[in-house]
Amino acid sequence: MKFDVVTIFPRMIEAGLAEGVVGRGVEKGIVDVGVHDLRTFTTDRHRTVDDVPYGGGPGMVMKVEPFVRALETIRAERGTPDAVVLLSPQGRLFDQGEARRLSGLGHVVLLCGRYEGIDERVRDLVATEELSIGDFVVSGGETPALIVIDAVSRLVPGVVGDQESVEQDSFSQGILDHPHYTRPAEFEGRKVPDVLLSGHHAEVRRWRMQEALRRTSERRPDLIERRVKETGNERD
Ligand code: 4FV
Repeated sequence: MKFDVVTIFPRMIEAGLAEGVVGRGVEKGIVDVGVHDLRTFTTDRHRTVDDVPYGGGPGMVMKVEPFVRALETIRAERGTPDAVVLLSPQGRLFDQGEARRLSGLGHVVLLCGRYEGIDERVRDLVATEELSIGDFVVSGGETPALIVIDAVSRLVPGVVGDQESVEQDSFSQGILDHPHYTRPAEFEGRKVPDVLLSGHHAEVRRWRMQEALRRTSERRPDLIERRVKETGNERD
């Protein structure tokens, strides 16, 4: 899986890729992440990437030209990407389904914004799609980009040691995960459920599905409705 990230804070991305599962995926060469400093693609001696908004108003807007040049260079050096994703609150909501879709692509470019926003012509001329990590505002697209790289990389075979654990992840079946316990069997008077100590694998599986469905219906009934709709459609 190949990613290219365009950002004015390349060290934020490098730091976010240095540890853990994704870090190992990069070390193993399964995940290949190119990080590109947007200022490299400016032409003025102040390496300007932003400017005042037409029509007035607070803050600054990111200029279109550096993003266009960045993509030209990425295409020339890394090949034509399968998707160019702009991270912004105006995008389609990123979820496990989107992560699965992107993990099926070979090469994804991620565009990170800062300031008030990005010149609209980046959407028209550079991005092929727009994704949001949620209905809240963060100070830049770098953290959203790292979230996308992490969620997608986990779905690439070989990145997560035990593929089974990926299949059992929350949302992999569209519902929340079941409770997890480990030693000690009792802590401050709180016991681990007996079924988990029973060794009866079928009963353990049944308890875990029951708990996952109970939690989901209590905390995220919207996921149950979506699952019913999806499986309903499957049956038709
Ligand atoms: C965001 C989100 C997000 C908006 C202005 C960066 C900020 C600033 N990106 N999902 N939510 N971006 O809040 O993706 O440039």
